Amino acid sequence: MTLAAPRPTAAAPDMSETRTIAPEAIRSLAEKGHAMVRGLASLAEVESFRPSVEAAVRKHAEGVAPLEERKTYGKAFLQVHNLWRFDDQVKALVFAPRLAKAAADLLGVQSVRLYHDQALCKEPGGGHTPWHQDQGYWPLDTQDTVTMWMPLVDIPARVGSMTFASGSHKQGNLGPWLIGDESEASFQALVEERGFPLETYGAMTAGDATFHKGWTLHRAGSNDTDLFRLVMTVIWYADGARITEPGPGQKFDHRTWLDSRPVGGLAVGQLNPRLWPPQAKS
Ligand SMILES: O=C(O)CCC(=O)C(=O)O
Repeated sequence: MTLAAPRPTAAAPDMSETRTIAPEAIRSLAEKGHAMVRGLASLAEVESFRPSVEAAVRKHAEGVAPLEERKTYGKAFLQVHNLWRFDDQVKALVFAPRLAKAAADLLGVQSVRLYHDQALCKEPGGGHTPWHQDQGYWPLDTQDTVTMWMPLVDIPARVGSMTFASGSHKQGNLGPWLIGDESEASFQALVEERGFPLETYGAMTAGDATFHKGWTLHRAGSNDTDLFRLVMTVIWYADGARITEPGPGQKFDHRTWLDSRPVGGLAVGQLNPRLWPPQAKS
């Protein structure tokens, strides 16, 4: 694959300065299940951590079959998880008080913890991302969950940001389908049947961010351009959430992101630091 060549990484940016989140964005997340925050990271900040994310995606791609041999999920994106554990540059982004406070403010909670981060790169010729609900994977007892989706490159409308089924989060778990052909067909039928309005934010500039709630139905279109649609995502949940009995599609998450901690206990493991308010450094 050809992503931009590796460059020497700059010093990790200081993203402790917080932003005021517009009341319309807070309302939009609550009412529609999604919101846009333009310019949450500056271009200089994005450029400081983009080489690390690109390098992780490039390394991951070495072990992945050619696009045409993959199934629908594999064609949607190259996916690398929890980059913060291996790269201080990315950690500065994922742990940034600015982002975690934005998540807390949007959710209307005092305090949030990290669930996990992931880089999602839709390659040139990459397929659509099927309809799905993120929270179907998460054995957590709270509805106060949110995913940030931040492109690290400018995305033209032709590639697009995600499409959201507005209001779908209010109906909770809409079906058992994990991301794939069945989720695309079944959720598409459900979207039509229930008449959820579909909304997308179209083109995005690197450093803009959309936020969507854990139960918001969403999808993304395919990529028929030469662009590597490189996106960084971070998922947070309200502090105080407890671990629920993992269902069949949640065992990987329980093991991997929640460290197999006890069902019924607080989700407060080593991989789930409280990111807002920031914890005092020891
Ligand atoms: O990047 C994509 O195509 C889909 C991302 C997504 O579904 C998510 O971040 O929840």
